[in-house]
Amino acid sequence: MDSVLLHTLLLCGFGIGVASRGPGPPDTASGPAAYKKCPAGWTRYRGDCYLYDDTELTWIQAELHCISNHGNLATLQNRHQYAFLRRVIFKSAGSHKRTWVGGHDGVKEGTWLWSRGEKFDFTPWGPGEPNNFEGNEDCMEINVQGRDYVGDFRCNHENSFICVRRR
Ligand SMILES: [Ca+2]
Ligand SMILES: [Ca+2]
Repeated sequence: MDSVLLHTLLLCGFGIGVASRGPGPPDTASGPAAYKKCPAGWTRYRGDCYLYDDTELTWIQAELHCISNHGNLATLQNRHQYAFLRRVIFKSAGSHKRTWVGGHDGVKEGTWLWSRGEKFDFTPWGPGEPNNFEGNEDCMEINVQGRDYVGDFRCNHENSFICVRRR
């Protein structure tokens, strides 16, 4: 009986192990080798993997959560990638929910950086943004008021967030 139980446990463990390495939602690109797949639950886009998290955290809590998953808060790279991020959020949240991404000007007011360290050269800011309202907005969010609108906001506000990591 003991050996049967042990065998069952091993099978269960094996099953979990396989599931954690299995494919996530359908990829947006085609023909990847198995080792190029994103982790389960992450969605692939041009060599990177993205994960939307509906949990509402402050910007730094969100960034630390992404880091614990071997990533950072997502960058905005170009129109197509930005539209892709909004689709991932809409698909998961069921709405264009306000979401933290990795832009911040907390080091030097007005100098925006990505927490991931990429060059900061694409930002589809909404009209009048970033406005550093009341001198206290250093973190970047998208889907402001559910719209196609990028703004700066108070970093201690709690938003859902989206992470990026390499495959
Ligand atoms: Ca600011
Ligand atoms: Ca603002």
